[in-house]
Amino acid sequence: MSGLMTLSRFNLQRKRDYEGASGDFTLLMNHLALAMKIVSREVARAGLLDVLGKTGEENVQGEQVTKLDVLSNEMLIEVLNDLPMVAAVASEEDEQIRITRAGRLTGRYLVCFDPLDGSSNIDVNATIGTIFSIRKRETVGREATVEDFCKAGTEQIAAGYCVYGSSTLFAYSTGDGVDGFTLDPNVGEFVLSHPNMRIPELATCWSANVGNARNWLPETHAFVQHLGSGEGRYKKMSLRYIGTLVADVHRNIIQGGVFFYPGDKKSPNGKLRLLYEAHPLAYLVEQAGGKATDGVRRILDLVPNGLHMRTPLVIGNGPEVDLYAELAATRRG
Ligand code: P6P
Repeated sequence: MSGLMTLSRFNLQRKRDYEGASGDFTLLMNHLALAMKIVSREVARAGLLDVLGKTGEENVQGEQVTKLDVLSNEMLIEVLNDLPMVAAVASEEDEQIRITRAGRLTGRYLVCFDPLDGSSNIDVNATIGTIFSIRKRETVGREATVEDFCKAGTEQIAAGYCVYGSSTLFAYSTGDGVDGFTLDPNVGEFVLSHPNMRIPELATCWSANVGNARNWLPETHAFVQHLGSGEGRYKKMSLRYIGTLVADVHRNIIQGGVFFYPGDKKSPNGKLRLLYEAHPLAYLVEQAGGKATDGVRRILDLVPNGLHMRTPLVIGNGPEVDLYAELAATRRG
């Protein structure tokens, strides 16, 4: 057991690193990990139970809601509801924020999450995931408001994700690099498997829904031309697209790559949401040595105008993200 660096022991060690830390954050992270272990169990057995398929309802995004979406959302909210340090949560699945039971007045933390990203992949057994972001609110003694959540991504104090794939991997950062933990189902613990995750120097793939190419802007077409040129950095480039944002981004952190879901002629603001998708993943990719832009500005500098604001997203190796931004600037003139 002594060699087993579990998430809990890792968090405890980190708390020790921050003299005088209250332990609140460690408790919050451990509860988030608990919720993801439960989601992982439900995802693994969804095919056996009646949790596949749609509930027939639509979420705030106007997307068909699958039962696992609902279950994951309720699971995360239930776990966070009883934590005195959490004041409120914002979820991709809910139009409004939810004020928590235990921390509604005195809680310092605000948690945003996409409970089950990639839900369109549930029925085909492709990798899906959970994305979360943690902020600290400036004032306590009152209930949190939407405005408390709508701050720049640079104000996040932590972010992470859990991918439910061939194994379940939990990765997070508190601003001191990214560490990955793989769930050992026999022990029921996340065990340190990817210490200090760093995006490789070279991108090996690009990830985009080429089905949207007819709507792409000139800079996106020019970008793909560069990536496919076979020259310089692009001697060996493949196209890899899972269709689950967090899975595509995770692969690109491990293998090197750039993901883009840009603004186009049909959807100028793209499809992905800023607060609980782009902000946390941009935080993590920057911590792993990469970059993230909306094509004009650094994602972490963007301030949401609402919980569900969409943003164009280009994220991964720094040189490729910079190249996209240069091409976009050239087109704007
Ligand atoms: P498209 C999943 O529904 C999601 O929100 C992201 O996880 C993913 O990157 C994107 O949509 C895929 O969208 O239009 O390619 O199916």
